[in-house]
Amino acid sequence: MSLEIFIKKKGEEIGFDKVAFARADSYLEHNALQNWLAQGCHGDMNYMEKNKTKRMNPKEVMPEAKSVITCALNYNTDYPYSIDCKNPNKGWIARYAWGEDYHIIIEEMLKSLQKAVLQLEPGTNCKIYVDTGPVMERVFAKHAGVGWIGKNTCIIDPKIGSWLFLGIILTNLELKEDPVIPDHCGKCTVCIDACPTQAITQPYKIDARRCISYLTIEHKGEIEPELARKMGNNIFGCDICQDVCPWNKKAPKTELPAFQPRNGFFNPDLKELRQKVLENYPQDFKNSPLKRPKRDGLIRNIEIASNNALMI
Ligand code: B12
Ligand code: SF4
Ligand code: SF4
Repeated sequence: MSLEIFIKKKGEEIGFDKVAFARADSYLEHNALQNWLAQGCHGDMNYMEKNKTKRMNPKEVMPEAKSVITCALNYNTDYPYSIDCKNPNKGWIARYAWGEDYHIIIEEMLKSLQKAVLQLEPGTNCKIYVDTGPVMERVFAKHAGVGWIGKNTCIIDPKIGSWLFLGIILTNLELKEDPVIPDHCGKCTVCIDACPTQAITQPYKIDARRCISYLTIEHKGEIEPELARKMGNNIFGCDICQDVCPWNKKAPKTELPAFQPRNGFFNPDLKELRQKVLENYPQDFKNSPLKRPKRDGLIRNIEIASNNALMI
């Protein structure tokens, strides 16, 4: 069995939906970061600027790196889309955040894969990332053929859709790269038209400062009234540009217990959630992505959604 097949089989046994390989190179898409940062599209995500040159070149992260093992995990559970849940008195938490924090789940899975690789090839160098360091995971996912980068900037697999988490292992192993999947967006602009804040300023480009996901999760402090109004009932993250994507219409569902909604996290009543945050934060939010904006950020978001509900 070739090393490539061994790693793919192991990855699938561990539970990944897709495992594919790219060369550990600097690709054309890496350059998009330069302009994006220069235009301030990262808002106050200073970490995006800090290791800019590393982010754009995996050899700066790991000089001996030859390949990137790119892993994808489906998090789509059998629950409706936000565009079909329009009660303004109920908040929308993004699909990815209903269950356990994916960083924890995927890091463990990547560690198991790394262990299997090391058993077969002792002395191999590996570095694991799942949104935890200066690497652009989607660029490798594209070049490993996990999917294409859609106009909404998400990686889309033609069979699974875009409800995918990504994790990578940089390694000094020489692995044959997988073929790239061509862009299937064609003339479609559904995601661009559906974005309530016009955050997709042009195909394949998001100005995070306008993106509800950024505003509700990463941005600290006040949210501009014009954008706050457009947030609707979104209180943590945003799924709209993926909900409307035709490639997600028949997206398969995962049975993984870790990603099933915790009690009270699927389309919660705004008043009840506010109470829960005030009374049970942080204990009820342990290992949940919802911890990121902290108590004050969650309350700010719930208040914005409550005000938006009053205006309807
Ligand atoms: C910063 C960040 C954000 C920011 C900025 C988003 C953004 N589009 O950059 C905010 C907070 C808004 C965000 C939101 C979300 N995020 Co986020 N985020 C990241 C992070 C940390 C870095 C992304 C990055 O490098 N951005 C910089 C810009 C320059 O890159 P980009 O938008 O990806 O741009 C690419 C394209 O524009 C392309 N490109 C440029 N020009 C052209 C031209 C053509 C023709 C083509 C084809 C492509 C192309 O190249 C660029 C480089 O990849 C990654 C993890 C990581 N370390 O990679 C996760 C990550 C991208 N996020 C992820 C997720 C799940 C989300 C959300 C779905 C969460 C939610 N529901 O709220 C949303 C989705 C919003 C969206 N439509 O992208 C997943 C994406 C999985 C996937 N299937 O793609 C990642 C990979 C995390 C993970 N490990 O799973 N995120
Ligand atoms: S996540 Fe929401 S706000 Fe951000 S680009 Fe997509 S639709 Fe627009
Ligand atoms: S909605 Fe259309 S344009 Fe947007 S990512 Fe999906 S297929 Fe591409």
